[in-house]
Amino acid sequence: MDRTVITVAPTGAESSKADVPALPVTLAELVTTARDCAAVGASVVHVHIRDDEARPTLALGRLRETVAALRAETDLIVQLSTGGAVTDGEADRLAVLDAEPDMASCTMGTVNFGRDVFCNRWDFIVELHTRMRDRRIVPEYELFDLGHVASLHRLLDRHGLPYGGHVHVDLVMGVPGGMPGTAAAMVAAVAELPVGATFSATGVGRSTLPVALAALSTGGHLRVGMEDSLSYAPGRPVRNNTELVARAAGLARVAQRPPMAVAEVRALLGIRDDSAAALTR
Ligand code: KMH
Ligand code: ZN
Repeated sequence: MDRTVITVAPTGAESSKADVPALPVTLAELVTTARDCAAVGASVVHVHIRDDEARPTLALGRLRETVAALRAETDLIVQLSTGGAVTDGEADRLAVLDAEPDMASCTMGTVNFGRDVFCNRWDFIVELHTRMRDRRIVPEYELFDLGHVASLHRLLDRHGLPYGGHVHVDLVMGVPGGMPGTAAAMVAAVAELPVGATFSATGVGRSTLPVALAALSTGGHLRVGMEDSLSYAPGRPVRNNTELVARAAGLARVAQRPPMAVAEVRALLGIRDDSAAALTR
């Protein structure tokens, strides 16, 4: 693996605009952010959207409009979150797929999430996985804990490979309640991944840099963004998503694994051709 896939997760569902004014919450802010992040090395955008009051929403019309705008204004691979906020119900989370993104997240189990619980029942996971394959959407399996790796094996053994035939996961590390954001935890998780799977890693909060460095040294890819980190350094808040992507791209270059071009990422992950073709329409 001589290049690095950089995913930006610019918004998330947990931070409020009032607390974090730099958070992109409108469609215009999201598109500008995506364009700026693409310019410094991002190839995938992991998207949570907000309503007119900047609250997390899974409104389908707004999701469709977001996918269309990101496709029109950037060449990024558009990955919608099916995780949403911890308060979102299963029906709304499944309906995210009706917005026809290139990719969508698929979390591989329930996890404590700070004082909340991020609930992902087995039957719900199977439904997400199956619907994504039917709709030719490439999943990114989100693993918050080591047990989620075992669930991924069970899913693939019982229900087959995802659309595109390639398995890509994101290790979400350092969530209070999930696996810690340490090199030791990463090595343990990576050792158990399915043969041929690729992985990116995200270190929440203070684990951002240790996780990024460990991912680069174990052949992994990077996810960064204000969904996961609001602090650039001790006492220095993140100014915008672009600086997080630029720093990740810099680390990748130092590791002699510079950012991978979007076309190459599309081929690696098995993204359907017609979504790329839609860019040129
Ligand atoms: N907001 C978290 C509860 C995902 O995007 O799929 C879930 C999350 C995972 O962010
Ligand atoms: Zn997310």
